Amino acid sequence: MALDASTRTTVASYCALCTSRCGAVATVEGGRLKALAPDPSHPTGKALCLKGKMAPEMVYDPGRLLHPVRRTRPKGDPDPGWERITWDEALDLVAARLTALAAAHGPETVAFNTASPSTSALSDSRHWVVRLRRAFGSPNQSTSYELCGWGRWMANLYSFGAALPAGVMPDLERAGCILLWGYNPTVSRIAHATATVAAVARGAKLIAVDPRNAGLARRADEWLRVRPGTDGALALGLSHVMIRNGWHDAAFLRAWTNAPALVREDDGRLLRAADLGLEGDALVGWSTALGAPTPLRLGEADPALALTGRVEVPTPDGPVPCRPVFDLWSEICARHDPATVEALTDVPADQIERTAELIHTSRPLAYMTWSGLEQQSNATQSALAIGLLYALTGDYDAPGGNVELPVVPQADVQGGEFLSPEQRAKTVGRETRPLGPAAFEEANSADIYRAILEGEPYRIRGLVSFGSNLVMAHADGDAAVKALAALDFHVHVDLRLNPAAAFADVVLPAATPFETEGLKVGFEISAEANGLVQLRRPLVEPQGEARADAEIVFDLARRMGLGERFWDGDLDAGMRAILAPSGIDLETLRARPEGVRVPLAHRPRKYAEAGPDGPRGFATPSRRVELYSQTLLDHGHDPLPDYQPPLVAPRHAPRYPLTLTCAKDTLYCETQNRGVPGLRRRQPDPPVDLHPQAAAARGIAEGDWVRIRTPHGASQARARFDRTLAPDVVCGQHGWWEPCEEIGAPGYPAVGPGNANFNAMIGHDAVDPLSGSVPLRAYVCEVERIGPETPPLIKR
Ligand SMILES: Nc1nc2c(c(=O)[nH]1)N[C@H]1C(S)=C(S)[C@@H](COP(=O)(O)OP(=O)(O)OC[C@H]3O[C@@H](n4cnc5c(=O)[nH]c(N)nc54)[C@H](O)[C@@H]3O)O[C@H]1N2
Ligand SMILES: Nc1nc2c(c(=O)[nH]1)N[C@H]1C(S)=C(S)[C@@H](COP(=O)(O)OP(=O)(O)OC[C@H]3O[C@@H](n4cnc5c(=O)[nH]c(N)nc54)[C@H](O)[C@@H]3O)O[C@H]1N2
Ligand code: SF4
Ligand SMILES: [Mo]
Repeated sequence: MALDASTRTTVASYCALCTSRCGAVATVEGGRLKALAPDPSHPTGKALCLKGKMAPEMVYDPGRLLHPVRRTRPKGDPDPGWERITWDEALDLVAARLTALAAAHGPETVAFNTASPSTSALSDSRHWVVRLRRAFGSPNQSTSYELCGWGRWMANLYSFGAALPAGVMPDLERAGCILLWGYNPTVSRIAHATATVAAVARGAKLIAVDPRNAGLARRADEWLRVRPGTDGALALGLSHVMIRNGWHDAAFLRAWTNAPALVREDDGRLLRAADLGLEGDALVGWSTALGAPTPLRLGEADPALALTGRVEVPTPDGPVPCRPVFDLWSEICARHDPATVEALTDVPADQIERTAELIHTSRPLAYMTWSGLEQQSNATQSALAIGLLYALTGDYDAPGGNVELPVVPQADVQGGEFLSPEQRAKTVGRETRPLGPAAFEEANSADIYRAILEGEPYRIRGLVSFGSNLVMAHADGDAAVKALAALDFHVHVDLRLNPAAAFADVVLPAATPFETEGLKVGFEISAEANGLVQLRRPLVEPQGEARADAEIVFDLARRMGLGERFWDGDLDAGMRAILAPSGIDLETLRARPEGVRVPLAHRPRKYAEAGPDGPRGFATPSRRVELYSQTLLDHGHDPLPDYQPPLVAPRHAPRYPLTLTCAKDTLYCETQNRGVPGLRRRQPDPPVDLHPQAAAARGIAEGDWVRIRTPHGASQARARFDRTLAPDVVCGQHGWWEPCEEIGAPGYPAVGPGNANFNAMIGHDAVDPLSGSVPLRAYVCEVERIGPETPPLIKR
């Protein structure tokens, strides 16, 4: 696009700042970005949030890093002594240092991380960073999966063989009932919020499970004010009411899940045909018609298959007592009757009954979960328990349920072929949590710190960061600081010098998405949206010497001798490779900034379609939804998700009587944007929400500065009253470090005295045993008054 300095143009675009990727129209005048406005013709363009509207302030932000810099003083020195260097110097230095580390110690000793694509424009380039990592030979990637992706993407891979609910999205357009569980799209994904509002307007029912009455919870037919961290019990309670009333889809359960499969009481394993002396490893059910065991056949919903009861199964080794999976699961649910669950979760028993009935009567059910459930010491169990509740509805991939959306075919360019299985197996954390994120090449931050500081299981010496903020977005900032300071070499690519970049050897300036091209194949929220392929055009020239992350990856690859795996540094060739299966060419997309629409329609219940060997089924070992997971059992975990209370709770720590959780802010993405005047003006201070009763008991007035203390640390914030919270629940906000000098708003140290870093108060000591998920959403604290005046703070 020609950037004519004198004219005013509007360009079809989209905002890439967060997971919503809102369709937008940009106004450019005299080569400057003037405005971003919603584009109602775009499937995600009904509205923009304030961050999107502040795009020009972000592009022309004086706090941006505009040139490559190298440190000249030791790590940990308050002044890194940044020295400006050229791109050639910077990239050659980075390439040389990384290559040397790989040669001397092995490529696994260099970890890669990126900002989450849900909270940044890394969605444009994360696949290229992953390709670079694999071409380089490292199995260690950190994308905050233990805090953000585990519950939505990975936990249900063990039961459904699919990334439910994030990859098997709620079909909001056709849902009869929408369940938002620990998810507040009004703040976090505007396109989902507008679609939910439209669904409610056409009559869909809405249920919200959230400790706060925030966002769409205010419009919900049922708002369940759950005690933080007790969601798993609530899921079991709702399941119990559904099972007790016969509101479950028994045909789906018999045909497509392992509900009818018999479990041996002697060893807890699933009974197999071979146990009966028959051939094969088919699961076995009990036929009440035959009064005998019978191998299960996928897709057959024989009503005679027992779902309940206990049977003595004759085998060549003698009778084996067995029970169907459904019976075992029902028993766990029955232990979680509404009265018991009320005591655990604070959700009234009659509301649990009502909500289960609402789910049943207003099906199909579409659900979405996110942060509220991810950041928990029982994250796996909660995610699985909600998945199992969902299985009861039989709405998986049904119109109006959670659907595997049709996609425009595209090539996977993440370079899986470059990494050998032996190298993959070296992801740190795999030795302690073999089923956790490390099984998917994602290294938890705590495992990276351990590898850096203790050399366990081997020493990590290098770090390549495209965005991200390990010091503040993850728990235990002190550990992050120690680990980052101990690295041999660290390169960080960012828009600004954030508290993690402060420890880097080299920092490279990234361009904003408004200055770069971005290819998006599918906008995810519906079949129609998924059919849109758009190449976001650069709206203006990058400020200073900033460059697109993707260009940096390609350039670096070439300099590290990996050019062959990167189309000799030709990014266009890489994008063409992605697009090849779609039949859409890059030139067409460049000429049509509004994108190309491929008509797509959802094919329901694809699991029932014929495959080479009977029905396709699910991508699990048994091709059934594995309510009972032999894989989890084999690794010493509960095969069915029983409820475990949060590992850190006030009853463990009497000096900390309040339960601490947190939530994101509509104005800010994670640890970003506090330097944007148009945003900071609206929320200048780090807030903490508490019930007026809790405040009164501590002599705290609204607007007072308070100190929040936990067994792990302390942090400061400004009291805000929220009457919708339980009186003993406190909700903070992470991400406060950056000053906004234009409006005189201060910055805060990332760690130590005077910090406003929520995550400095959370430890890595009590985490989810399966995934390592950290309880940022269910911890304990006490809050004490500092006073009305802003405490002494430091300036940048
Ligand atoms: N404006 C904005 N948008 C964003 C982001 C951002 O930082 N700012 N970040 C992006 C990213 S990376 C992500 S992961 C998504 C996340 O998007 P969301 O998951 O919607 O994020 P939150 O608002 O933090 O959390 C959702 C809700 O969980 C509730 N909650 C807290 N504790 C619990 C609990 O124990 N149980 C239950 N059931 N609920 C609980 C909170 O009160 C909150 O309303 O948003 C993306 N979009
Ligand atoms: N207490 C608490 N902690 C949380 C959460 C929470 O809800 N509560 N949420 C967690 C979640 S869900 C997530 S995903 C993580 C997120 O953690 P991170 O992914 O580390 O996100 P940020 O902290 O926002 O750091 C993003 C950094 O990337 C830079 N950046 C932004 N855009 C770009 C870009 O296009 N290119 C480059 N190179 N850099 C860019 C920003 O300037 C910023 O410095 O935080 C987690 N931490
Ligand atoms: S919700 Fe806001 S920040 Fe996210 S893509 Fe839309 S306009 Fe951009
Ligand atoms: Mo996230």
